[in-house]
Amino acid sequence: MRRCPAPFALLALVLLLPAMASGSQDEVYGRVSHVVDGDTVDLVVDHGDDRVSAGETIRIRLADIDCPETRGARACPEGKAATEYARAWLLGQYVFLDLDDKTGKDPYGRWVAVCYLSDQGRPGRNFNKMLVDSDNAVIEDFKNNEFDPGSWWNQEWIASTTLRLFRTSSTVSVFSSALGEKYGLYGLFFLLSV
Ligand SMILES: [Ca+2]
Ligand SMILES: [Ca+2]
Repeated sequence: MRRCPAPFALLALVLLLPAMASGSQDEVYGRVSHVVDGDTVDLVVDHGDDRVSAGETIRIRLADIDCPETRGARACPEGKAATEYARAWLLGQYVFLDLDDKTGKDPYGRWVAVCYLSDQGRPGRNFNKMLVDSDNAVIEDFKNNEFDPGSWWNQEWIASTTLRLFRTSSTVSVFSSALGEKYGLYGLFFLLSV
């Protein structure tokens, strides 16, 4: 059976995996202007799709998670800690949002969304997941939105694997160029048949 040459297989994976991991993480980009509590923030829109307007302030309810309460009969110190965690990471920061495409806003008029920290101008860490990983929230998977929190941990694996493959692919590419320069086409044929 004919084998797919290793560099081409790597290249195919490098091209495929980001598409699997990305989803729609950049539907809205803006600055967090106020942290209400651990799972609710206000964001001033910089730009986004046609559901929002530049300069508009929208209230966001982070999707499929629940932080301890800060008000009312169920208020507790953990609620305050979750608020402080969100404030430390988000207040004044530019972030990306994946707005819910299924229902959009909750009954309180808040956009349901997954929030991604900005990593060099691109969507980076999933903040909803960070709240869970840091024990500041628990998963509460509402079925009336587009999100599946069970996939967040897979997405992280895919993203890190993509990065590793990209680095490996770059190394192979540099190696093949060097080999090609030194040994000409024979070197390249040898590498592609590995
Ligand atoms: Ca969306
Ligand atoms: Ca859900």
